[in-house]
Amino acid sequence: MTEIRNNWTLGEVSEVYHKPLLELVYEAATIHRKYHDPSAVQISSLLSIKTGGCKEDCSYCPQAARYHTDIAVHKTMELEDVLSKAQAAKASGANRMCLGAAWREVRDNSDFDKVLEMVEGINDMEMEVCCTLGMLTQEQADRLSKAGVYAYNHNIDTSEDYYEEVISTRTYDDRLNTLKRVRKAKMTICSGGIIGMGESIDDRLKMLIALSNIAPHPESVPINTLVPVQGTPLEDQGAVPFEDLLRMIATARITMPKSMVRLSAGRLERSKFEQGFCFMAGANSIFAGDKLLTTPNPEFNQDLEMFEFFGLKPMESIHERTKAATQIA
Ligand code: SAM
Ligand code: DTB
Ligand code: SF4
Repeated sequence: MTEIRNNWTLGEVSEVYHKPLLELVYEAATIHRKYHDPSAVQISSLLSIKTGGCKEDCSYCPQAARYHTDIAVHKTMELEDVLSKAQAAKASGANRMCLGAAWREVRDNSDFDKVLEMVEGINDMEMEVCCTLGMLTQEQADRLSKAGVYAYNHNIDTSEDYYEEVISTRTYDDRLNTLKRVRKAKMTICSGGIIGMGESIDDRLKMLIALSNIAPHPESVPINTLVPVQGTPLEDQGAVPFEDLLRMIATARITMPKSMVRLSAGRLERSKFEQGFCFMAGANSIFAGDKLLTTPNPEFNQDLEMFEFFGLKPMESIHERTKAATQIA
């Protein structure tokens, strides 16, 4: 078995990343097959339960109040509406639901109580629940875990060195501290970042090193390509070459062999064959449904057709995996 490491150096990761392309993809695909069923890809549906008006200054984000984007601000959704969206996502083939809120941090108020009810309701539908709500105290992390949150998404976004270029209203350590609380509360960690914000290749690799320094590795690692949104400071960033995305996915797979590597924002710009290449190189999770949080994403049906074309199948949820394990025992 390939060694699981928490001590990758920049020199080593850079050597991996810069291998001849097919050599890199072959190595990543080989590791992928040792730890995962290569035909199973997780389908997660995203829902923005509270949109816009956020006080942070994340320069990529259309939901930051200080930027003039055309995102309409919406207060926290009602429980019934969220449950019916989850039901519809399940009917379309998703078995994991990720609830996102444009909050800097969770506050102990009635909105948080409502989120806990959403989590319980979605769990009752036997869907795996993920939340991304901003920074957490330990008590809040414990309450989310108790309500049934399986994964908490909290991205480190880029390298520690480049972080200040992107966000000034919180620190890298703030992010890492929330991740520690998530682990302590026994939720799984979903943490990754964004490529295409003007960072160097070394910044991207340092981000992978920071993630692989977390022991055990984050269970899920989303690799987003920047979706440049008009009105944000990053609106004019150019497109990321596909080769960069493919190398990033493969390097994430090699450095974090057991993690789910998620081909996240930016799929609309990639062809079916490009996405297939990413699944070959170790990606095994996507966000599906025609909207991410506020920006467009491929339709469910389009993704299901792509799955059929490549012989892929939706991965089972934690509920299904647990049931199967109980039956065997
Ligand atoms: N407010 C919470 C937070 O920041 O953790 C949760 C929601 S936030 C929108 C979730 C993640 O979406 C961010 O950490 C960032 O990685 C990603 N994201 C936001 N805007 C994006 C964009 N324009 N392109 C790609 N990814 C983006
Ligand atoms: C993640 O890493 N990517 C998702 C999810 N976690 C929450 C969000 C992508 C957001 C893209 C911009 C938008 O739709 O607002
Ligand atoms: Fe707010 Fe999250 Fe957007 Fe940053 S990424 S502005 S914290 S919603």
